[in-house]
Amino acid sequence: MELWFTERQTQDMAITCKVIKTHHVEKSEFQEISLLETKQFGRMLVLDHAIQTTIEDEFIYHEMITHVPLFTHPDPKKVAVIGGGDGGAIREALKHPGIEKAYLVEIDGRVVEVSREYLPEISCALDDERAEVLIEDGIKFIKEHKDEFDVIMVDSTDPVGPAVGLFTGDFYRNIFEALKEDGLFVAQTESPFYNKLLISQVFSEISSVFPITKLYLYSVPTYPSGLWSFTMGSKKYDPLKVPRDRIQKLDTRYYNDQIHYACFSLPEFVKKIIGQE
Ligand code: AG3
Repeated sequence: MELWFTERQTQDMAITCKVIKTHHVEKSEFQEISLLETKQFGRMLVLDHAIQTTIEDEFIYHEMITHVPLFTHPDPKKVAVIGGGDGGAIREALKHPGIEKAYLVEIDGRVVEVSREYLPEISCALDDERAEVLIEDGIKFIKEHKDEFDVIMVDSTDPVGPAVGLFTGDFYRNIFEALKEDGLFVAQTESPFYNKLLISQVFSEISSVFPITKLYLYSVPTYPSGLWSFTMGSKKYDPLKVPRDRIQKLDTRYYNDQIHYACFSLPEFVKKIIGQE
């Protein structure tokens, strides 16, 4: 018998993958967590029926959420990932030799445990001595820290359920306070194809708090529409003014010095969403 998993990406569009095995399904305090073995993408983490990451394509998102901001900052030492319980962003961040401390602040401890068990390739750096895993609400964590971080990366789920508060002006203002005077942050901001209103609202909220706001793009085959975005808010450093020789070669499969600048070149329809046509 064949088994297929379907994520309904919109009311009218779905992605379906052949499943070889269901490794794990549970309802945690916050959401439904599933870990599937898919034929095309390998092991896949699904939260509340939304695909979060897969063994085959996780490198794209995790490299882009980390290396773009971490090379934009000239000397990042102390960083925090909000969400991101699979550990992929921490693994990438720790490839930067200057990082002294990387916090993972995940609200759902079960996501971390399931990822440690079934996604060791992604969660492997959580035991690094520079990493510290905190199981707590990222909104609260950010509120309680002031003038502390060089870079913050918001690795959230879609803006529904536990993640809603991670897409608000209040949260961005608290992030501004939690960053040092030359700090910067990035947040995952969904698909410019399906989430135009969200992207435009988030971009204008972040622009009202940070002097430099930039959107960048990359493609993830398992996410809705395949075209996905991050939005960066920065107090001082412009990612397009990074000297090319700062971008050291790391062990990456998507990110490189050309992508660093190119990902900020936006198609006309995306410029229009953020009011820059
Ligand atoms: N978090 C963002 C995934 C959003 C995908 N949305 C969807 N499938 N509807 C990724 C977490 C990776 N660390």
